[in-house]
Amino acid sequence: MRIDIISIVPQLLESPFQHSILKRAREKGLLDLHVCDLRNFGLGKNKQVDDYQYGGGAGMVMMIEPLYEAISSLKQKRDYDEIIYLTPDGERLDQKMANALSLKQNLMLICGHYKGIDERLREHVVTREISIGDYVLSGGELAAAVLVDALGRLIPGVLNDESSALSDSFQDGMLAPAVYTRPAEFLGWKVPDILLSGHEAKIEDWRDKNAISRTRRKRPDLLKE
Ligand code: 6GU
Repeated sequence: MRIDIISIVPQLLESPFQHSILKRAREKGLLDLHVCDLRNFGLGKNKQVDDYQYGGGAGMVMMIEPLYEAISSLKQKRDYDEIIYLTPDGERLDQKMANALSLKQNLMLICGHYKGIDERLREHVVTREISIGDYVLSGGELAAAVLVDALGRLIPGVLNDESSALSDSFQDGMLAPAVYTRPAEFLGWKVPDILLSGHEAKIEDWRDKNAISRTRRKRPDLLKE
């Protein structure tokens, strides 16, 4: 999968993809990530990318021309499955959406700033609008990083143990069960006996029940769905 991210703060997108699973995904050639600095498409000698909003009011708006030029230059080189605008008023990201997007070939992500981007881009160019939750971030970069992380780890071949993504929380509409590692007892706090029993069927059963009870306790809304 190739992902192009258009941003006015490319520095914000450096570290998140240079470690751990995403680093390995890139090294394996499964995730090809590129950050496009919108400033390169800015207007005039100041490389302007934002302007006052028509109708007045506080806050700048990201201009249509630099973004249109940046998007067009990328579109000339390949076809994009989706041109995604990260915005708090978009469709809320969830595991189902991440699963679907992880199967795409080429994605373009647009990070907004200030009051957002000129509405005409949303009407005519953007194909999808995604939010990562009901709160406002100061820019779309951290949201883009969250999205790339959520779907990058789902790209076939990225996780060593393929089954481990399947047992994640939310993958079956439920939270994942509790996990433990050595020692079997610490300060008198014990690991459930069943997990030490070696009895696979019983362990499976314990995990199912644990997942259901913790979902009921922490996220009853998931069970209603
Ligand atoms: Cl995608 N962008 C911004 N700026 N804030 C957000 C968001 C996105 N998702 C939740 N809050």
